[in-house]
Amino acid sequence: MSQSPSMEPRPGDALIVVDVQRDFLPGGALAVPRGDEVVPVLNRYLEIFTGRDLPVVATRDWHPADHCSFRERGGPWPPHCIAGTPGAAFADGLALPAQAIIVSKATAPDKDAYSGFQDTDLARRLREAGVRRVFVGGLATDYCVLNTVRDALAEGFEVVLLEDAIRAVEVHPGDGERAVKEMQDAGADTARLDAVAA
Ligand code: VGL
Ligand code: ZN
Repeated sequence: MSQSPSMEPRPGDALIVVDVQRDFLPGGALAVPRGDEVVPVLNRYLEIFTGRDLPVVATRDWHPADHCSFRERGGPWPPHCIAGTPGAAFADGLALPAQAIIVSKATAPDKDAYSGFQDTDLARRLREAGVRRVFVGGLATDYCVLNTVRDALAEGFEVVLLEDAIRAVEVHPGDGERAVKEMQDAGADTARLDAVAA
């Protein structure tokens, strides 16, 4: 077994928890297979970042009831994460700190947004907090994690993809693996708890 190099978070780093919402967990309106498994792992990452006083961001899909991504409007998805409903709430047991920066996205009826950076002030808020590198985990690997990582890189942030804290929708089998490869090819590093907690 090769030893993973240390990826200990340091000043200039932030954690981004992508869309860990009830509707994306088993039993939810747009369930990601085994999506619930990211919660305890993300809680460990949350402990590490908050223990070091590093910024934590939680993005959330926050759609109006008539959102264009919903099937009734010709979109690909069942209605999910409707703003203010129980399904849009963060997953039970996700231990977000009180100071977490909450970023709501895809809030306009006629536009979808898979990235936490799209039409939000996330990049500005990270820069204002002195962030240069973001550690990203959450749901789903092949949609909102992928697009958030792409945009983070395009905005000039370094990215560490938390491989043990992501799960994929897999509309097409292999989508998750392809998304991870694409993020790595675009310049993201990958890490697991053993390296980050080291
Ligand atoms: C997402 C599908 C539709 C996600 C959001 O958070 O990955 N996927 N809306
Ligand atoms: Zn959505």
